[in-house]
Amino acid sequence: MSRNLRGIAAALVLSLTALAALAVPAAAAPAGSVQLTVPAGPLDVLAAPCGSRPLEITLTNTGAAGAFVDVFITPEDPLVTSHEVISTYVPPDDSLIVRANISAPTGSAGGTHDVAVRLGARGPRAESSVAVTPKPSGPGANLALGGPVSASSTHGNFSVCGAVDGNTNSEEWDTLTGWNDGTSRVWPDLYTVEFGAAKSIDRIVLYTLNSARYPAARYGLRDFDIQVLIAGEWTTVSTVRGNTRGMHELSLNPPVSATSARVLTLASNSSDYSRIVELEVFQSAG
Ligand SMILES: [Ca+2]
Repeated sequence: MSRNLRGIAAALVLSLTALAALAVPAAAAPAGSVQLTVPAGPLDVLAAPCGSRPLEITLTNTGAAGAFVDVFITPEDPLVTSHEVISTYVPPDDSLIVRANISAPTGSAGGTHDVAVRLGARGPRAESSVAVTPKPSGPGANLALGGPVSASSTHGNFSVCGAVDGNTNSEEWDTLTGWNDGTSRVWPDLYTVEFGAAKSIDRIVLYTLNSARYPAARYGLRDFDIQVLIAGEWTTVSTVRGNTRGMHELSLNPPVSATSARVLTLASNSSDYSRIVELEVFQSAG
């Protein structure tokens, strides 16, 4: 064999090897064996920065070969999805769940809207409904619900949204319905909620961790200030020291006009972290 022919033969072997490698996923991917299902809904979304909810899409592969699929998620206006396409591998004879967070911008009206989910360009299609609740406003509204909210730091899997999600139940702390700061034994920590405009407020309620397993006297906030932002200046409206209780309620009489409220934490009974289960700030009735 001439040198040229040997070279061509070697190139051919390489090409065949490359083709074989390329052929593996193609041969193993009859995407038609994958079905998708979504909950009928409705998924309850609050039109606020913390109001999104995950749409769970179940992909079931009934075939004997694994499949690579693209899942297209198309929500109706005004809904927004965290992912327009999710690409994943579904193992043979198996199912898995992929998630897209569905949200509605602050200011969205209440109503029910659909989210279309499609497998591939022409594959199976399913729809889920989403019920949008407007962010509370007006007399008696909890202005903190759904944020926007921020914190000096946040620990691990916790989210700043946990303490404005409407759940005040400390027994559900392990579901991350609360905020835990991320700087052990370093103080102070800050947890801040904004109202978007000056609002007249007359009541603030702070729930620190207080459950049978995690009593406030051992795990709750011990020393903290509650402050409100009045005309651009932070003003302390409550000073708490040596707290051992799960709830601190504060009435403002007369009401104050503020654009934001925050909790400045100085110590907890466990001496390590700040833990807030829920912060509520109520617009005055008058
Ligand atoms: Ca909560």
